[in-house]
Amino acid sequence: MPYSDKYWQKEEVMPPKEIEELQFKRLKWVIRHAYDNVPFYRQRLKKAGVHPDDIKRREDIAKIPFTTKEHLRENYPFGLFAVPKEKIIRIHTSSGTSGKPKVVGYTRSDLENWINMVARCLYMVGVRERDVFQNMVSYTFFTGGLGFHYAAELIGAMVVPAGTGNTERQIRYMLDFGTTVIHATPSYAMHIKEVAEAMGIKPDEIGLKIGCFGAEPWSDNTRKRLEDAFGLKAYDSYGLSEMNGPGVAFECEEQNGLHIWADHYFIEIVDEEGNPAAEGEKGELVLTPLTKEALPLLRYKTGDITFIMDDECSCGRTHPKIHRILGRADDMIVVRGINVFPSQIEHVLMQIPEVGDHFQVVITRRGSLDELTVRVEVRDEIFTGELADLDKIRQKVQRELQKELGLRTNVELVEKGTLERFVGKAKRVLDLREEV
Ligand code: DLL
Repeated sequence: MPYSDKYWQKEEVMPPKEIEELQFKRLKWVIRHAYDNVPFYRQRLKKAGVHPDDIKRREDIAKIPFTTKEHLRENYPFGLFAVPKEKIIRIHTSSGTSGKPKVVGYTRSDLENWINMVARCLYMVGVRERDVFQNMVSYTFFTGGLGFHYAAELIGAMVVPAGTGNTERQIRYMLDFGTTVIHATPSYAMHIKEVAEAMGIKPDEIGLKIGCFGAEPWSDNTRKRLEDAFGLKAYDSYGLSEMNGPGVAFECEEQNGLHIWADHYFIEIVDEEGNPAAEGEKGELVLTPLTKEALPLLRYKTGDITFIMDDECSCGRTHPKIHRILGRADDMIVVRGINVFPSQIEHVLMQIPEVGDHFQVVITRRGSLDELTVRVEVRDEIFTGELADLDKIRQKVQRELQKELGLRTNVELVEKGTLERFVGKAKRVLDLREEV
């Protein structure tokens, strides 16, 4: 049962002071829980000379060493679990780019908290009992499938457990079932748009109202393209398996920053040295889940770059907001000493009208210099023109990229349909440096 017409749970509008008090109480609990039940944490805290009793004020969290993805991998599969196996009722995994997957576990209470957090997010953007919710992400190890599925059911929407792929069928189902809300990665949503058009269906005639898009970086310009094409409102959805999955932070109707649920996560932004970033400055998001029984990760370095936005929100929710993710520390490409995030490239490309919806970034090495080539699909209409016109577009894209990145890139225009399409997270960067 929702708390009110506007909010799923009463915690969403707790006075900030009360949230802080609750956070601190829970923080002490989770540090004690990790110390008592996970040998890894007991040893690390001892080595750092910290005892759970030393945490007397919020600031004392800085005494706790960070946890990294490597720690999860080194303790594969269940080494960081804090409860006996019989208390775990589900696991998920996240593979990342290298090494062993990260395995995350949930107790019954963890699942309940998680699903309520995702339900908060869906309710926040207007999902209600009357809606038909088509869930177009993977239902297996990925947390996005089941995480959203149970939350939408909890609200009482009619859930279509579509999974990924078979895009034409997905579109037919949307029409037949009267789907009003979709959940997908933004890159899959772009692909759905394209397939609908190829089927002779105008995406904005499908009847969609709300799009929940996330699990990968995307830009405001991509949002605009999706909103214009489908005639829906598109919301950014952020989460990671290590923090349950989706439902960590989500945009509200304002579409200006993502509320991050501070009663369940302790939030820090740190600089490259691990020191607190100045107020409002960007840095790496570090999270400590405050209610997780199965896998209490202390000061977990997410690798995601963002900053805390300092506005009161017109939606009335009192939880802080983070800016949409600017990039991942691991995704940063360094070319001739300049740092580039693929999301910056996307931001530039998606505001150029001649550019289609798909691109790829190829990194090569010539001698000792790295080269960045951006392969861009152009709209069909453009190909009917003269070669000279194409070259003008190429130069325009190159200029716009140079303005944003401060770096000269090679730009290659390709025909629509040339580049790979993705049903889950897109892989936009092809690094060929090792091979040359
Ligand atoms: O992607 C969980 C999720 C499912 C989020 C469905 C949203 C929707 P992982 O597979 O563990 O979990 O990947 C987590 O994906 O650390 C970010 O780098 C990236 N990521 C997730 N959401 C966003 C977003 C899920 N909205 C990793 N913007 C995170 C940018 C995102 N990056």
